Amino acid sequence: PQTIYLSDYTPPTYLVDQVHLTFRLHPEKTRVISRIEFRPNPASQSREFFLHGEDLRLISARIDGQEVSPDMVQGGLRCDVPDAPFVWEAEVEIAPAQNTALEGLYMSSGMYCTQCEAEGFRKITYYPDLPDVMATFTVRIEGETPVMLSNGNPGATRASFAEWHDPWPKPAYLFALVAGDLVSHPGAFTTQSGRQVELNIWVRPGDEGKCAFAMEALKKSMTWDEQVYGREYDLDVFNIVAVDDFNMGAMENKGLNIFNSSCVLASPETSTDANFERIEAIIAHEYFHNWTGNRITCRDWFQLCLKEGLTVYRDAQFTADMRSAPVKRISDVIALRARQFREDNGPLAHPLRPESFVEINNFYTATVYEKGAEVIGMLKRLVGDAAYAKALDLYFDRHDGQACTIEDWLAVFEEVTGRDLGQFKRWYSQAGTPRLRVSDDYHDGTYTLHFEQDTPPTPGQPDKAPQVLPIAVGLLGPNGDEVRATTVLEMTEAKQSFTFDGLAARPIPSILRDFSAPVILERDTDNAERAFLLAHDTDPFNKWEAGRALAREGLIAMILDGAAPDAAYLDAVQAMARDDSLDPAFRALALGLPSQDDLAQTLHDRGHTPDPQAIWEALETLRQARAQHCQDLAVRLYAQYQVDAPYRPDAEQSGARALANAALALITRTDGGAQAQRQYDAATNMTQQLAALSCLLQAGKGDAATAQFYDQWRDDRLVIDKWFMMQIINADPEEAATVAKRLTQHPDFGMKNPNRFRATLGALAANPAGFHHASGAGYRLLADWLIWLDPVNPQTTARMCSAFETWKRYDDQRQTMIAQELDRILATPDLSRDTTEMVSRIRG
Ligand code: DPP
Ligand code: ZN
Repeated sequence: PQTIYLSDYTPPTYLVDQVHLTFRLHPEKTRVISRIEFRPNPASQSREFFLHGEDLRLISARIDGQEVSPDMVQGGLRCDVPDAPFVWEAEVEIAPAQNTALEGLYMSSGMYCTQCEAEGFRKITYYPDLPDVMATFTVRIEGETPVMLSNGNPGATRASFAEWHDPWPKPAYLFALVAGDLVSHPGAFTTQSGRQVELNIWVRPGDEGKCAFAMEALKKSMTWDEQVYGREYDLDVFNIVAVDDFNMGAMENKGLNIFNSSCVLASPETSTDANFERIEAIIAHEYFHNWTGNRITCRDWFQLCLKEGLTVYRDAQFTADMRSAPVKRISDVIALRARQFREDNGPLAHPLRPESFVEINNFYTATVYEKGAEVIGMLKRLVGDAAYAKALDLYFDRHDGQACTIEDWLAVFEEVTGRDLGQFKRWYSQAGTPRLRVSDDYHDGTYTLHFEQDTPPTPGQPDKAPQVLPIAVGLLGPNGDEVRATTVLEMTEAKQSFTFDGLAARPIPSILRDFSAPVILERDTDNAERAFLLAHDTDPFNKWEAGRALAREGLIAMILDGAAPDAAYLDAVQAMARDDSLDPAFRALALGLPSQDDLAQTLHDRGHTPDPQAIWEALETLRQARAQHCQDLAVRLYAQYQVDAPYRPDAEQSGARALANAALALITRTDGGAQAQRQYDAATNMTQQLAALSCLLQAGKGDAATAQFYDQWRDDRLVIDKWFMMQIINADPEEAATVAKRLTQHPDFGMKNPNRFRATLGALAANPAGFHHASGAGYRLLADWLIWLDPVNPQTTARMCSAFETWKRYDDQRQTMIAQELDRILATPDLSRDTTEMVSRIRG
């Protein structure tokens, strides 16, 4: 396969002013008739005319009305064209019902839908399928289905056709079409300048009752973007459609967002509090793309983080405003470490702005999204809120309607602040997670923090230069009072020291407050200091972090030295959990333990070979000890945080349920599951039902509930996904691969639905001790299924290969087994470009 390089970027040779598309829908032979107005791009030297096209049957092509016979070449066609504006017309045939890759136009549960990002439009018709070719689109859909939607505003509509016009120039990746037997949950919104916008959430009949929450989230997002970023919606309608078969979470097509049904449909009976929160965030994310992504898009796919990092940052701000900012921050850092740090410390590490790719779908990564958002957060912290707001105004003002680069983005900050962001830009070009080592000293009232930064080598990048690190620091006095409020130290050198004067005693530092930079902080300290910070730190993130470090160090000692559970941790966590002045959601998070994967990475970083089974056993032992240590408290918390009021998925109720369910997990370890069974039997919402099921499964008492759950929910696909996942995630490591294999033989398992596939094989990878079981059964099962899925859906296959990305951490036997599986996948005939690239990078 061919590698594409950022350095090879050239402007498009021809630009497009207007596109007119007619679709004659048919499951096996849809006709797509295009009329495209091209003109030579003055910014391009070349006059070569190439249109992308894949899996298309060309029926006819014309230039300015004259029939032409283009050269059909790999990935598209070439044609001689005038060195002047001209009209291209083509008719092609495609087969949406055969499209299982879920890119381009395909069918899902009887409806037609599209996914064009990144390069799906070329499977619909011949086109310059590049993000910097922006055009206005008019679409006519001819078919029999009751509802036929495309981007923009509706035009004429009859029983047999619908017309749509999108006045905003856009790249083809934002094109969308949906047609089917759909019903709408309607809504309305008036923008700040008085535009009346019709809102719809379109779903299959029967799902109407699960749209109200997403509709409210949409309205809140629209209001928030006006208030916080001054961004207003710009069309008369905003449509959202729920689709069962979808590779991603959702897609921000202009005026017609398409959502994986799991990211939009919600009801208290079928969705957990976590599902509700995620839906609210994704609705916001896709809506916010209207400005950061659509009105201002990316010049090329290497700039993907320009829209994704910024939009993730914006949706995180939104969630922080709607819910609890500290809880959102802590949850995001947990996810960042679990996904992005893992990626950044393995064979798939890549810069925020990659320099090359084979398949761009493989770069919709935690790095581009989550690290991309962290970098925006650092920039904001460095320049301050006011300058950030000014820079964003300038960005929207200057670049509206353009396809931009990271350079354009940084330039507005440089102009507004007068700063040179040359060194800051390394965040976009250097892969890897910086290690930040800190030591300190104190003499005569002066306290000094000494920092050293160092970023380990990553594939293709042996040497790293120092990066700009905003380090938020506060100081506490020995009595626990804060003696220096948070201040941001700006580190730019490899080694740098900062002093604080006028201190009466040696302070206790609280470093990297609010996780002000995405680095791994290394500091030689002791459990006494960690317990002190857990008790006294005023920064909620660092308070949580201190508890997390206590737990982690105790677990590492258990794993490496066979130590007993750490009494300091047990006392400290109990004191924290019983402190009713703290937010219950925070306490629930603080009762969480480092994941198996976290511990494996920590052990690896410290020069040990992690043993997945030993990690799992240490966690079990600690959980058991903690349950005994906190037995009375757990019973008290469980009773105290029951929610009696009617179900609401808001921060307050979800926090109470999270803490009560954390208490239930403790209780289950001492009562054998009796309380969990009572909660399961009495549950009136999915949060309660699923938490109880999870406790029962972990206690080995889940058989009856598992059978009952299936009978209750067999007709609800999204709930049955949970049923698949729960049994595998909570399986004993000895059993996990067997359980997963058995479930792949269940009549409800199928490869065509990405959600179901992830709920089964993804769940196996999310049970590390099970997946890495010494028998190798987990590796074999996953590799088998990836090989089977690849011809059906390369994109989802390639994503799931990352289950193997940590393989070099493990012992020789495991490495040998994994290498065999990776080689077996690579040797598969006709392996997709997506999977070939991923497995080759992982194999190294
Ligand atoms: N659907 C993906 C997202 O919104 C890609 N744009 O992030
Ligand atoms: Zn996005």
